[in-house]
Amino acid sequence: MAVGESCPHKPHALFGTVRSFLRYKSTEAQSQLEPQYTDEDDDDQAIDFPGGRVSFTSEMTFMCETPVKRVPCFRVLDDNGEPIIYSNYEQQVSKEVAVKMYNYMVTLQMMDTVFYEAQRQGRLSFYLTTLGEEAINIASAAALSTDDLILPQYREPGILLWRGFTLQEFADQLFGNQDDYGKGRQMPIHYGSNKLNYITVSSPLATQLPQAVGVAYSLKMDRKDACAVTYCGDGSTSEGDFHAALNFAAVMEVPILFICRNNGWAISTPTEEQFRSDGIVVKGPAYGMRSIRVDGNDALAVYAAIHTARRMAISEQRPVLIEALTYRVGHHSTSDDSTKYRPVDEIEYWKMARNPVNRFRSWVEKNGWWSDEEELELRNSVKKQLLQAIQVAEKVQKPELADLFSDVYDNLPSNLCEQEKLLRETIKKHPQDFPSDVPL
Ligand SMILES: Cc1ncc(C[n+]2csc(CCOP(=O)(O)OP(=O)(O)O)c2C)c(N)n1
Ligand SMILES: [Mg+2]
Repeated sequence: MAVGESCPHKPHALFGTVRSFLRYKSTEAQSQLEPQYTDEDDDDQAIDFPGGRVSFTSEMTFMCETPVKRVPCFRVLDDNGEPIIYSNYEQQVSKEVAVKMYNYMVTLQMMDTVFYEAQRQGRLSFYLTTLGEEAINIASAAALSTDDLILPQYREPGILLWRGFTLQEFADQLFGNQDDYGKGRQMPIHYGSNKLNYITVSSPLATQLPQAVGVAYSLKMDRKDACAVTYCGDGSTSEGDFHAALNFAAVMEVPILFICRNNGWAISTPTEEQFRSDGIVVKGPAYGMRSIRVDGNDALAVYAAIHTARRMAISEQRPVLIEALTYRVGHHSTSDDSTKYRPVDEIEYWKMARNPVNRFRSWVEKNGWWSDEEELELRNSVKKQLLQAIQVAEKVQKPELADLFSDVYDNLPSNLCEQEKLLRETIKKHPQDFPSDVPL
């Protein structure tokens, strides 16, 4: 059965008399499996297996490993920012939202340029850009509610930006100073904000995915009008956690969006060495999950798909998988040189011809909502704010050494007391090997 908005949905019988300590019973499993058995099948040649009725066949057919046709990619705008056909999807975004989206896409792009330069100047230890993926970041954020809980990978700072994380807050985290919410204990780009419902970035790939299912289950138990939204890259789908999370979410029928940014690369590993399936979207139905493939460089398509998926996830209490096709235009991080493993032409093509920010700008301009003067003013103002944020963050004192050991245990256990003592002795013996700006 084709899936989409026209799909016949049964209202979910979620909130009955079930007490909160009981596991919610499945309401969808049977109906989901039923369509696989059709009237054309001979009743005598079928059997009720646990899990659904299955017909028999005398033909020995192996399911093909490759689809007859690849899953098409949903888009609204073409590469020049022209609507493919006149549709409601274009009208869904008002002038106010469109201009705000464009402002944040430019801000994100400039944030990357300025912070990347600061790392090259030796002022930051590490940085990682989102270049090429601005539309996925900003358009998905715009389509969500701030009540939705975000469990990010690391290339999605645009969601935080959209929700109001200031350039100063970004800079404070990058410099690991006293104003950083993580007290300098994480590497740069590991942002997080309680206030903005954005769970702190965690380095080990895909760990956020099963955690997000737990979050979604808790939202379901609390009957919240919100969903969990988790992001991952194409590379992360090779982790067992990705598959465990999809299965867990489908079986538990939880309100969650899995947004996979398929940007072609996992550091130097291309997707051909990552999986043999038609990308990621086809993995959703295998787990019994509604799924869509979308052009990740088309802000309007991302907005429309996420907006609809969110509604499905919450009103029907179900997971949805979104594969956004895009390209990582920057190096993986400041520890990488991607020209060593991919052609410069390929990078240039995506940077210029398929640039998501330029494409969205064309559409906004054609609507008469943006001008060259506004562009200049925006860029000047954001640059000033960024340079100011860096200057301030650099001067703020670093967190104290004792903070390395606090905030996990109420009373420091003996092994950590011992480690702290040893660290202090070592710093005293070899002060030249430790940063001099950390108060002891
Ligand atoms: C469990 C684990 N294995 C390996 C790494 C090292 N690593 C960091 S990022 C990365 C590539 C991830 O690629 P992808 O998920 O496609 O995200 P992208 O960087 O393309 O946005 C790898 C292998 C890690 N952080 N965690
Ligand atoms: Mg990738």
